Amino acid sequence: MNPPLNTSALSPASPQFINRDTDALPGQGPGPVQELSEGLMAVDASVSPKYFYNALGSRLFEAITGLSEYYPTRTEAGIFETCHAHLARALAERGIQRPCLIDLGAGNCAKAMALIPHLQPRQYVPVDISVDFLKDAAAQVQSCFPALDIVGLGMDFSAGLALPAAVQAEDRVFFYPGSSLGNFQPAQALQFLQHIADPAQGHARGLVLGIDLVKDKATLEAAYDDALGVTAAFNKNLLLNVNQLIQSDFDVRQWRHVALFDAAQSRIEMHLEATQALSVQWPGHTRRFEAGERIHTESSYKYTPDGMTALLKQAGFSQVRHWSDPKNWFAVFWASV
Ligand code: AVI
Repeated sequence: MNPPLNTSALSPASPQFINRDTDALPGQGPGPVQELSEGLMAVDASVSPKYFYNALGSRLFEAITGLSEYYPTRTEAGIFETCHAHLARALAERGIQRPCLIDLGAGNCAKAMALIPHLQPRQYVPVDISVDFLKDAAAQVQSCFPALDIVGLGMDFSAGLALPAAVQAEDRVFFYPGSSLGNFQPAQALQFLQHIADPAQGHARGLVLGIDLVKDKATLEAAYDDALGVTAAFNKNLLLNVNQLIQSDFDVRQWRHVALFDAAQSRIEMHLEATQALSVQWPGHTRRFEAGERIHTESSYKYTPDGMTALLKQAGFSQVRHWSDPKNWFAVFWASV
């Protein structure tokens, strides 16, 4: 008779998962209720773009990345295909052999999956605010790389980058693709980069960063207002997420998606515009919006290669290199500490 099959030897280990709910963590800023209420009650109402990413928002964003108008994802992937080997060599030159790859805003982890065979990390740490989405994605990475040590982290890293002890302190390489840094105001972006570059804080050896570059207004605006209306749905879904978080009564049918490039500030702005006069209520608050009044939901800053190199140096990185695509639409940076 055959011995019983050892199924545990065939199935990959499950990734470790740590959920760091930032709500009311001391020293990490206000929780969602306070933050959202303050933003919505302001004269120029705003909601942080991090509230796009509930489970549906993460799926809508994934759909955006496949749209013909949304060039950043495929352009960045093309750059990585040609610069993987250069990147691996740049790490090796700094004596980094088996890094701990910390994937900020990992989402579906697709970008890291393409990078892992080239960088051969000892540990992979996907970090995202969208916990359930990340759990599934981390499990998929594990099934592709069964021997890889994976520590998934559910946390809002925009509030701070204190990482738990389960994250290897040695040879940390932060991976921040997709131009998500562009969703910070430049001063905040600098602060965030300083935090990563400060050896006492992030224990980083370097940063792999994807950044969208300045280009013509028509290409930029089409990328943020696609013909199918997926970006509009992504923007409006933020109101559904807010409804759930603060028990507000936003009706998405009363709002319209707006995306505009502000060349002076070098940023795409996304707004939700009230199509009629209306009131929104949530416990302890009522906010009236006139027809045409807007909620600013996202800024997506576009940089020049020189501008980003200067920002990385100002943040404290010692060496900065970058690779781009033939149209110079997007750039991947390697910045070492
Ligand atoms: C995640 N982030 C870099 C995207 C961007 O392009 O700013 C979010 C996005 N907003 C609309 N479309 C995509």
